[in-house]
Amino acid sequence: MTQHEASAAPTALLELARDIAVRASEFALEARRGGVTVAATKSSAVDIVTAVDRDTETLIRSLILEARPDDGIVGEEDVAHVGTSGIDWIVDPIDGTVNFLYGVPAWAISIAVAEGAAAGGVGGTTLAGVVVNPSTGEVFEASLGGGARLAGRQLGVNAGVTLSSALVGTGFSYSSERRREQAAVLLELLPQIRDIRRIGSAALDLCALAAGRLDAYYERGLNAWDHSAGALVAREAGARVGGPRGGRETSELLVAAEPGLYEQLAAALRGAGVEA
Ligand code: LIP
Repeated sequence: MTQHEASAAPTALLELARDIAVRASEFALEARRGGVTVAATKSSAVDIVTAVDRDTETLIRSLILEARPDDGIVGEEDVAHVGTSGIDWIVDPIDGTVNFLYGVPAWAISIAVAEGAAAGGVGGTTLAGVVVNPSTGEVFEASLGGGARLAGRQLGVNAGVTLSSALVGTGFSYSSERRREQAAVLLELLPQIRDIRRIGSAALDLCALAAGRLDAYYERGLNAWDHSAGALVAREAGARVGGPRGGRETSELLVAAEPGLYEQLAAALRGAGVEA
């Protein structure tokens, strides 16, 4: 293996991603202590971005390019940086921004590393992923084929859960009209499951699934930076992760669960009009 190949190995990329995510977590926590204000709104009046989102992504980008100057970067808060190495970093500096603004301890630094990704960070193969919850200090991580871990402990999804006993995570859009549609789906689904949890961060939802704190998760309207790292953690913990009509996850739909439960949840979502 050449030095270049070794540096692009999933485990090497994971070590670098973990170091960067932990440093970004410390930065964001310290910045939060200085107070948080809304810097701008994006797709709607409730789709907010804070200066800490932007500053944390700037820090993450600088650390990535310092270590791997030829890589590309796709992040939520800045324009894409096109690389030449075929390796792209998919970054959400603060996933769960509304929780961050309100001080709800459920927001995350999410960093994925992929090869062969297209514009927007979609369609590639995720080699490594790290999700840090700065409020709890939890560092969820996974490398392709290397398993998923939290604090050195191997993670595994809950097995043998039927839909009627399933604790299911989901989330809702910043668009009022899409939330109306999502509420209609929930109206159909809720009587068929144990209960719903709306954590407010897709990255933490997917890690909760990997850790057995949820049995399943689905959401519509996510971006690659919301789910890329968490989806690898969930897959490496034994979850099936998919999207519309049984294919790959997309911005249209992401469904994740232990494979047996996945089929039951997908059928229930189809019954509610979702093309799962
Ligand atoms: C959030 C997602 C969450 C979704 C929220 C929001 P953000 O990402 O992680 O799952 O329900 O509406 O999109 O905007 O905090 O990075």
